[in-house]
Amino acid sequence: MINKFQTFYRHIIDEERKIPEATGQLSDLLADIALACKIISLEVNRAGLIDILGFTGDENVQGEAVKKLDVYANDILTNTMKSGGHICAVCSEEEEEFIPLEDKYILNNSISNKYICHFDPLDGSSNIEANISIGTIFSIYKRVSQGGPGTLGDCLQKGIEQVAAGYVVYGSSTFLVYSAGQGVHGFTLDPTVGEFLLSHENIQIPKKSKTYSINEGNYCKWSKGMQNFIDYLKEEDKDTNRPYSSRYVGSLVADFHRNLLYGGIFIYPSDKKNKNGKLRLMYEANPLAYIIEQAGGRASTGKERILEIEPQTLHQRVPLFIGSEEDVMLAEKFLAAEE
Ligand code: AHM
Ligand code: MG
Repeated sequence: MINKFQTFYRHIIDEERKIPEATGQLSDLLADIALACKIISLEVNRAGLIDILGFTGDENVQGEAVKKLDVYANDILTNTMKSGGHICAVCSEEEEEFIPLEDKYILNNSISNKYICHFDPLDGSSNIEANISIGTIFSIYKRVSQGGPGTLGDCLQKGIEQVAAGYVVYGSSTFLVYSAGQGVHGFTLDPTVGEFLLSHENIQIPKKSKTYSINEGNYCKWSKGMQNFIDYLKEEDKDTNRPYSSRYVGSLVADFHRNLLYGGIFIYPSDKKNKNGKLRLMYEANPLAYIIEQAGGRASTGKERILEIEPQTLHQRVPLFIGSEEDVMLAEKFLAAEE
């Protein structure tokens, strides 16, 4: 039970004050993202009322149909960050290339645009029409180049270099989760005052769970080790708390969020058709891996730690095993046994 009334901005400022060399820019950048997400939340809530649903007719770089709300969310996030002046490049799941940005002003004798932001503006967007939770995922890195607009090298850093990451779920309430390396904290949007208020401080995921989340319709395409793992979770055995329950919304942010709070393992593995699974390293896997590790969980490809993957391209895909530590380790054991 939280007994202090704290807004998101107050919380991030307090956290940044603990770091002597901090300039406050990361707090401002996070506040820009929160503002953009509040605007997206409003639009998501009104999606059934205004003529915004449906396809634009375009395809995104992944070859998937783009919905109007995705475009809207993408534009709001990009424009908010452009005007904030703290980043030298934005990388969006909806854009083929990264967008380099000029320095806007000099702050304390140093450049202001020292961060990079990657985001998936509206994850799970195929669920919009069905009123199922969708979300925004974001990830922040420090630039490695020395000034001017950001470069591809700035954008392609390992997940372990993230300085902050988070997501917003647009669900029964709008909920923001973030970490800047000092634990994972959750804020619920109070729509009457328009503020994200601290509701979940220092979230820790249970070490072992009773829930798995996977698109089991793909069973016939999985490797033997993967099939054996899911078969194992479904067997009855009181001592190991089996069978597990299955929970799959088909909206990564929603599935991840439930598992973060209650415990669980989310899996999008490689299969016969998709050698690297479906999810994107930079926009989905890395930010959620950062959060889960901060919350005491684990994230891997089934073989290696997500955060240590050297990215090759902005849109590369990666198999994802993420959630309660012991469950992810067990999955890794099953995959190792098939080799
Ligand atoms: P999106 O970013 O285009 O919305 O796609 C990612 C989504 C995830 O939210 C979800 O976990 C996954 O795709 C569901 O895929 P599938 O329908 O194959 O189970
Ligand atoms: Mg997505």
